[in-house]
Amino acid sequence: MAGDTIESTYLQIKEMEVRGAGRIARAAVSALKDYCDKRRFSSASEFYNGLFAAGGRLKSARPTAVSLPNAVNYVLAAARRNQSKGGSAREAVSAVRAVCDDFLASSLRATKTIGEYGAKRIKDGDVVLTHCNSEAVTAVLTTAHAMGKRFEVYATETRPRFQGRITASVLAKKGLDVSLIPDSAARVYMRKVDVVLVGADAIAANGAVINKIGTSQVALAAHESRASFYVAAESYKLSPSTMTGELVEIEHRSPLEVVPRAWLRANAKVKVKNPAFDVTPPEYIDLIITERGLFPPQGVILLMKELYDEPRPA
Ligand code: RI2
Repeated sequence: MAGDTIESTYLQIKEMEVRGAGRIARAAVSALKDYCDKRRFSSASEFYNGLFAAGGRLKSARPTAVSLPNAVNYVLAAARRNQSKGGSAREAVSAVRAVCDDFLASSLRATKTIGEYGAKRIKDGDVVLTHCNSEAVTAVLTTAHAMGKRFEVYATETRPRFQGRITASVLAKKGLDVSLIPDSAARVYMRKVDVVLVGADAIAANGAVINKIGTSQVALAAHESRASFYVAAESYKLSPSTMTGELVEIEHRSPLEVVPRAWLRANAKVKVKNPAFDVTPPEYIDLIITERGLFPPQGVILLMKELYDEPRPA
């Protein structure tokens, strides 16, 4: 195995100490960069073998957010191209390090651009509802606020891990008007909502969006009350393997995220289910906001084909 940073990053992602599809992608690539920086390699093949093993380990940390394999594959594909050209260990390390830097910078740039594109879709007086915690969504809302737009935000708590509290706290600190509501209150408040804005962990070739559990219920309520439903997501959340019909695996997490251990012991016959994500069908989505432009869900296939000319497994 490739070293401590790889293993500690793997665990941080798995245990959700590092979470959010964009953040886990950057954490994995930062760990690969650290592998380049912190070790001495006697040959290029020693470097590449360790790198490929490290990439495989990182990709296995969480199954749903395609940003993770896409980011790691971006580095590994460049490494493979480089390996085929030959060269010393030093050259190999420096080339892969540059690819890591390139991904990290472009990921941050993408979030900023999404913020700018998305902010144009928020109008003065709007009521916006968001679910979970997404950097891309935060970028849109804080950019709109910085442009002087005045609007109200509802953030759902997002059981079982309450990432909605992070969203509410971050937005309030930036001066936005934000209310935290229980997930079960989403339909009650939907009557007032103009725009629902969520992030994505993966986007399928048919435009379906895989995001935090509860998103599809929010989308249904938005559809019923004719609120716009927007998704803010970097293009590395498009899942290339769905072009050939593969499904995105939905992560099921520990029951202990839902109920305490004592309750579980006292109710041993109760099965506790904890799917971490759900699928919102394209019919309930108006727009997907990426750093490469705005797409109706049915249009993401064009972007996917442009980015992944031939289907690759995620
Ligand atoms: P950004 C998160 O997953 C949420 O589902 C969020 O909507 C999505 O990643 C995208 O987040 P988790 O890691 O990349 O909390 O926009 O399970 O930050």
